[in-house]
Amino acid sequence: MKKNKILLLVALFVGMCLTCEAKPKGEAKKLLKRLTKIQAQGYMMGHQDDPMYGLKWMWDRGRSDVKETVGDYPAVMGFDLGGIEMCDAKNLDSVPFTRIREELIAHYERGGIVTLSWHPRNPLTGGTSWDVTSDQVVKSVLPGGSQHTKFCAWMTRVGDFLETLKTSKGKRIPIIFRPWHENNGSWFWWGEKLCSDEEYLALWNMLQDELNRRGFKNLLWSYSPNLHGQFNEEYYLRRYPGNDRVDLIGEDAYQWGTEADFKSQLTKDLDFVSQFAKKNGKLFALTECGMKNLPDPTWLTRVLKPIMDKYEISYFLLWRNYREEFFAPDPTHPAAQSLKDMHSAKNILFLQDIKNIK
Ligand code: BMA
Repeated sequence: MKKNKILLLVALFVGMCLTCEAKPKGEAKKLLKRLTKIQAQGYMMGHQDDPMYGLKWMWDRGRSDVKETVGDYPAVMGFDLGGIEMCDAKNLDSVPFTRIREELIAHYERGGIVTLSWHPRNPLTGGTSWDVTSDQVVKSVLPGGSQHTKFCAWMTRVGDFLETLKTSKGKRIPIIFRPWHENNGSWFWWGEKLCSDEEYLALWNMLQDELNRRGFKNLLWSYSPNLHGQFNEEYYLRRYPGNDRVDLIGEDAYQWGTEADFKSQLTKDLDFVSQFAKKNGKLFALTECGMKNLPDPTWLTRVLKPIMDKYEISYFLLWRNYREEFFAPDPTHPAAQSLKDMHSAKNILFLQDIKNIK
């Protein structure tokens, strides 16, 4: 009897720990609450590398194509860690990590939301994230694999950089962290055809467990497959890391093909994702999106906005404005008016709309 009681207590304790593990804590918990409050007001506009470069400028401090177009910063800014694993001074898009730190902190301190993605090199071949010449890469970084030790050092470097993302008062900044994205495509070494479901999940867990072990309580984990058009629960769950490991459901969605295909695929996906998110108590966002170079200047308001308006979406993040490949207009681009119209829309939130929602 006594022994049974002890066993029961142990089981209860373990159960409690597991349940605690499932919920974000500290800064991440506060950010999740904040995102939920913001979502009740509408959805946020976001932009990758917004303060780093634009259609006609590079590296000038204080500039932003979005701000110069609509008079306000995006609510969400995204940055990428690709290259931190190699101890590079600049990321894969030539942005110095010191500058990423500076802008990320500045955006948080002005009341904005920040998100980080990671396009690491290929640890087995030495190529880029897009080197898919081997389907053994994920396997090689898992425990027992030939690149495991190297990959542990890579994870340490990610953690070391994350540790430096603090306010002037030394408080860790809450961040939406979005690793191993677009995993249903096969263009990254962690993609669908490049590893098994079990290997993908082991990769996700290994990074998450390592950062949890280091005590990061400021990360909300975003799981972001790519535009698909045919999601169903059975398929989606295969690589879904689990409710205890995912805080935000994301989707990356670009219009590369026809408008009709994009609209139909995105609508089908958001029908699925919005239901899935609701059922599992999660927020969801378009964690990357856009139409390259906006050849149709009305695309943002005519194609993207009406779809997003139908769902309780948290934010959308337009990808970076690099000279030959940009996703947001600047004031001189014909699509400037559509971004202004988004800014005027009551349900689309920019920095000024969210900075006081705490
Ligand atoms: C891709 C492109 C690349 C870039 C990468 C990471 O979508 O924009 O040029 O290197 O994202 O930012």
